[in-house]
Amino acid sequence: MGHNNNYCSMQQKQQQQLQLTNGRRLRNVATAKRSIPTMTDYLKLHTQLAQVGQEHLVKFWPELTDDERAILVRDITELDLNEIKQYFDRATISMNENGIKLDDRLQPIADDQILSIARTAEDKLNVYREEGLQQISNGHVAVLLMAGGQGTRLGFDHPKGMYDVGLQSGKTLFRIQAERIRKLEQLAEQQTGKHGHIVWYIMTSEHTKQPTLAYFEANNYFGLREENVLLFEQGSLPCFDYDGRIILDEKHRVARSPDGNGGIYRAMKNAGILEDMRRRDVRYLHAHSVDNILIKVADPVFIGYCVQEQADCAAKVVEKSAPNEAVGVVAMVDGKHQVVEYSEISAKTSEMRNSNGRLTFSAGNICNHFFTADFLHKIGSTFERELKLHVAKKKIPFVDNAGKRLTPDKPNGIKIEKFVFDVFEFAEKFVAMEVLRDEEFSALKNADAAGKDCPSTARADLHRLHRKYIENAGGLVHGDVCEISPSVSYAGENLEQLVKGKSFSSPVHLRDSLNGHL
Ligand code: UD2
Repeated sequence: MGHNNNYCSMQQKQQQQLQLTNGRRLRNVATAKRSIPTMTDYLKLHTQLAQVGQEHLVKFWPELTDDERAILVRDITELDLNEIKQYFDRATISMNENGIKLDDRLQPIADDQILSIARTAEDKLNVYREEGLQQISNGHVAVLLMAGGQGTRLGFDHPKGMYDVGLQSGKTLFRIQAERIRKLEQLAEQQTGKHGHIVWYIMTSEHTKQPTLAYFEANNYFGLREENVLLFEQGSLPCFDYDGRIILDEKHRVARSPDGNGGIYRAMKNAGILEDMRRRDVRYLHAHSVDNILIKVADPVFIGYCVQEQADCAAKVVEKSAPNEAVGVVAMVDGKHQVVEYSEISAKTSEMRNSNGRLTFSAGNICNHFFTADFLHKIGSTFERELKLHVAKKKIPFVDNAGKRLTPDKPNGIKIEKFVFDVFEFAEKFVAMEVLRDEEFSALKNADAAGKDCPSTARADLHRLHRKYIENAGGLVHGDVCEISPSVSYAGENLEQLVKGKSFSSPVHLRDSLNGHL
C-alpha cells in the first residue's frame, strides 16, 4: 500500500521523499524495501514512544509476525513524534475555540481588492484574458487539482474525477478538465503564435492515487503529454483518542486519515512539485477542487487579473444566494483575509446589507484559488507549520485491549485536517474575483436523492450554460439538453461561425467538426 506520511523526521523525510520517476510518476522510496525489525529496534522504538506517552502503539509486538512488525515500525517512524504531540495540543485548542463568533472582528473584502465579473467592462476583461493567455503561452501557468477526497457523500467507490455525470458524451470530470486544458493551450497559441504547456499537478491521497493513475494511463492522459501530468500523494495525520493517544487501527497499523486539502503545501514541497515548478519556470498556479463541473481550468481571465494586480494569492468567489446559505465567506478578520464559516457569524451579521442591497458578507468561497510560485515556496518553507488545524470528532475503528478490531457506534476520537484557504492570511497581496455562479460553479457532492449538488444538478447546470453560450452567439436552442465539447469552445468563444442564425433541437451536442456532428 502506498502509505505516505508527510509528518516525519528530517532523516526519514530524506529517505521517504517522493521522487519523480520518468519525469511524471511518483514513487515512495520508503516502501520499496522493508527489513525485519530486531529486538534492539523494538526497544529503541518503545523508549521513543514512552517519552511522548504513545508506547501503547507497540503493545501487541509479541503477537506480530515479522512482516507486521516491519509495517508497524514504518507507520511509527513515519510520524514525527514531537510534532505529533504539538498537533494534538493545537487541535485541542482549536476544538475549544469552535463556535466562537467573529462578528466584532469582521470586515468585508475591501472594494479595491475584489473584482466582479458582472460589473466589469468586457474590454477590461479582455485585457486580463490576453495577459493570462500570454502567460500560458510562455509556459508559466500550471493547474493544481485537489483530488484526494474520497467522495463518500456521492456514494461512488472510485475517485470523484472518474465519475460519469451522465452527459451525452459520457465524459467524466477528469476528462472534461483535461479537454479544457488542451483547448486553452490552443487558444493561447492562436493569440500569441507560441505553444506553451499547462502543467497539470494532481494531488491524490492514499485512497485515490492508484486508481487515478490507472485511469489516466488507460485513457492515454486524454491526449495531454504524459510528462505534463504529475500525480502526487498528500500526507496523512494520525487519529487520536480524546486523551491524545494515537489510535491503533489494527494491531500493527496506526489509524490515520488524509491531512485535508491544506495538505497541498507540505505535499508539494515533499513530493518535489515546488522544485518541478521552479525547473519548468512555472510562476502561477490555479488550484481547484475536483467536483465543480463548470470549472474554468486555468482561467486566463483570473490568471491575468491576479498577475496584473501583482497578487500572490487569490480566490474566486460567488455571491451568496441568501443570508442563511451555509457557505464560508471570504472576509477579513483582524485585518487579515480568511474564510469565515457560516457558524462563526451571527444571523444578524450574515443578514447585513450594503446601501445597494447586496449582502455585506457575500463572498462565498468555492475552493478555487490562485497562488504565485514564490508564495507557495514561502508557505512551504515557513508558514505551513502554522496552518490552522480543523478538528472533527469521528467514529474511528480501533483495536481493543484484547486486540480485537471494533467499529464504535459513537465518536471516539478526532481527525485533524488542514484547509487550503488558511494561507490567505500570509499573503502580501490578496485579491478576489467574484464570478457568476451559473457560469462557474456547480459542485458534485451528493447522490441524486439529495436533490442538490448532485449529478442531475451538475448536468442541468452545464446544459443551461452551454445553451446560453449558443444563444449569446446568435443561435437558438429548443429544449434543455445541450453540450458543447471543450474542443469546440472553452468558455463560449468562437461559436458564431457555427451557430449564428441557426436553430438546434435538444439533445444538442456540439463536437469537433472532425467528428462530424453539429
Ligand atoms: C470545499 C471548501 C468550501 C467550499 C466548498 C465548495 C475547503 C476546505 N472547503 O468544501 O469552503 O468552497 O468546497 O464546494 O476547501 N480534498 C483533498 N484532500 C483532502 C480533502 C479534500 O484533496 O484530504 C479535495 C477534494 O477532493 C475536493 C476538494 O479538496 O476536490 C474540496 O474538498 P471537499 O469536497 O471535501 O470540501 P467541501 O465541499 O467540504
